[in-house]
Amino acid sequence: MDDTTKVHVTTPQATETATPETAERPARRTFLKAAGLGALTATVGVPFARYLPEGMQPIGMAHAQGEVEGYGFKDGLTLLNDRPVNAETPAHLLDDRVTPANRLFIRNNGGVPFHALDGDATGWTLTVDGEVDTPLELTLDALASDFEVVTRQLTLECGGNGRAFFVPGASGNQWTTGAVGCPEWTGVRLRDVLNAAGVKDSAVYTGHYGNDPHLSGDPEKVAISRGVPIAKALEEDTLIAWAMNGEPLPAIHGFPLRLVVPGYPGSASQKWLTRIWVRDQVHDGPKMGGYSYRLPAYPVAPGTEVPEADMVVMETMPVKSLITSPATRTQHDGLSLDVRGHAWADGEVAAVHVSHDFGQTWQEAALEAPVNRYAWQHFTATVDLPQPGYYEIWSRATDTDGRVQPVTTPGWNPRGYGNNMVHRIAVLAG
Ligand SMILES: Nc1nc2c(c(=O)[nH]1)N[C@H]1C(S)=C(S)[C@@H](COP(=O)(O)O)O[C@H]1N2
Ligand SMILES: [Mo]
Repeated sequence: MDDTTKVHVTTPQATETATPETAERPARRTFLKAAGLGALTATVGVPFARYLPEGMQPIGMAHAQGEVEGYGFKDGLTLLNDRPVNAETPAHLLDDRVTPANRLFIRNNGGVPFHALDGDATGWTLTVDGEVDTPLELTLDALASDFEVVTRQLTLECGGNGRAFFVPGASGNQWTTGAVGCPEWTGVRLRDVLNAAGVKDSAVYTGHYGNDPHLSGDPEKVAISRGVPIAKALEEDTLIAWAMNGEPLPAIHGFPLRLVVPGYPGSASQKWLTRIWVRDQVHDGPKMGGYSYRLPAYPVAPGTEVPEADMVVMETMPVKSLITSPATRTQHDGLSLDVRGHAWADGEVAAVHVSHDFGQTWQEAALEAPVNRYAWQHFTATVDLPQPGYYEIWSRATDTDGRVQPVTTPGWNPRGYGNNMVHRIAVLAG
């Protein structure tokens, strides 16, 4: 069904040949043909599609790609916005154990820098300053040669993933379930770099900067600059990465350098990273304050206008799971259904359960250990359906602290963050 939304375009992706003296600059622009209404035909003929639970719209519906840059290599993603570019991945396209580049969601607050589209990292440096003994300015070569290089599979999820299911709705990209992925990242530990600079006792927080242009075009304005508590920055799984799945970072995912801060909202994982400012207070860059990536300090009734002063920074991400096979709206022969997917948490997932009867009964799925801390974990279950008919399959993860995914949207909040309700797919069996 995703064939019609597939785009096959050569991307101006960075390659190791992009060394400025030798390489020709790749073409700046990659134009796509609009997938357009053709995508809609993919959903016609599914008899029960219109009776899906609210929010489970067929993929392709929101697809309206125009002429765009930098994401032509994406395969079957749903475009939520093209200025800035935001696109999510249908659950069944996240079936890979390691998320390939062409299936990783895109979340941009501003534009994509031209140097990235050109695959040009000439003169790139990372500045580390603020509450450190010795401010550093590191070239990419220095990063790779002066610090231990590590490769980790780390889950990246947008804080707003699941926003579309809140009632009343929240403004922002209407992510359903697909603003998550788990590629393999290569880089160095942020901790090692911070320790090389010498973190002062006064350090409280980091402040991250990239060079993506603000949508206003005003060069003085910063699209987004978030940070994390210094303890999180010093965790061994928080990386400064230059490669994803063994390739240089794709332009749209931060070429040539980005942070990967697993367990925290994706917004902490600054792309096109140029500077880490160690702060003696909670960072106050754009999108740290107000309602951005913030939650009410106390439970509020849906729709409440929460005073800004009562909003607190969202830190860890909640436990969650995703069924990646079968695809929702599948027609299945027979009554024995193989279900599989991934689960993740800020830490580790202890169990995944699946239900075929709207949560009245649950069966435990087989769950694998993560390949490393903060990698998503794979689960499988064979569900024996009692008779032919319409079913929803639900998945529910439990983390090692005993926290369980709720069956309905948890804690309404003004911007719709942190929705970790169970994942549901629809299946017609027999
Ligand atoms: N420089 C920069 N970094 C950024 C962003 C951005 O807009 N600019 N978006 C953040 C948000 S909100 C998320 S969820 C992740 C998304 O990463 P991805 O686009 O590689 O999937 O990047 C984060 N890093
Ligand atoms: Mo995000």
